[in-house]
Amino acid sequence: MIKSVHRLYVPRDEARFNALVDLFDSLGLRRGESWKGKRTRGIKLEAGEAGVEIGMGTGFPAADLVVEVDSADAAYELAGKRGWKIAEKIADADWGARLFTISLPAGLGRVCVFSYNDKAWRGEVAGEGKLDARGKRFGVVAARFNAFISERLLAGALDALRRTGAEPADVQVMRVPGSFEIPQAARQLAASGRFHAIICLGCLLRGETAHYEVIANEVTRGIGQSAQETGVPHAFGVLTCDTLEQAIDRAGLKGGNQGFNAALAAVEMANVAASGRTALSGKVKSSRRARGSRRGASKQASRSRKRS
Ligand code: DLZ
Repeated sequence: MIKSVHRLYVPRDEARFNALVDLFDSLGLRRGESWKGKRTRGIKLEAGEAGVEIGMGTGFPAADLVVEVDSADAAYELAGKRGWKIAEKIADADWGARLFTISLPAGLGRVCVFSYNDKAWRGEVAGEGKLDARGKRFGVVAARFNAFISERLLAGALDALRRTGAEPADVQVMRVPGSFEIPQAARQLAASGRFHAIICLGCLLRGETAHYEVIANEVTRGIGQSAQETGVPHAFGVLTCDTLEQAIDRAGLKGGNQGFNAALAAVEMANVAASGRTALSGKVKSSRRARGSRRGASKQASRSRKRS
């Protein structure tokens, strides 16, 4: 399982090292792990979303690294203030973006910085949640039963929260005896009003659990009910497996890590809830405006009818 993808830069001296760190810092990458040894030192600067992109055809930016920001124009202004070497000035691209290119110090290549003009270009709809946990608080409920599995789910969930930008202080873990107790604890955390989303983690094994179906259904129903009644998103990271082997596969081996996936769902839903609130409050306002203007229009119509 790939854990991360990094573009490595090795500048020759301290000044260039610091210049590069400053550049990527300023663009908004988040400080990750750093180290200082006898022969080397390094720092990781991370993005919420990173990976490899494979393209075909023409019109791609000529750069070794592509960084998407909220506003390319704001980044361009910053580039001017910081004295970064601009290789290509900011311009519109025919794929719906604004972009410019920087030449890195010491011939370390070029970085393209862009933002999309129109979010709809990517099929984004109002209310879709971003995988950005910055500024959000998460409650995690983890069952101790089958700890061998559930601790792996917890490690996966915490890893996903860290990678998407959550601060350690904004993540609270509550342990409960078994999966049966998850809904009650989740409800308690959700009702406290302190969390943007709750992540529920546990492992039910059919082979070892009496009334497996009943318990699995109850846990699922209880978590769903807590989400609906509190309005706080709950992510479901409770494995329901026939065998231990299946659970192992879903807790970090072949099938990925369902704790990691549940945390990503929680981050996304925390943002859906936030943007949904904004979108809905906009709708109320605009429909009020619309009602107001319709009323205005009908008043005007009746005035003109009276005049005629
Ligand atoms: C009792 C029990 C059993 C048999 N199996 C599981 C399981 O596979 N996974 C799990 O999370 N919990 C199990 N439990 C514990 C119950 O969830 C619960 O904690 C106890 O029945 C106490 O209420």
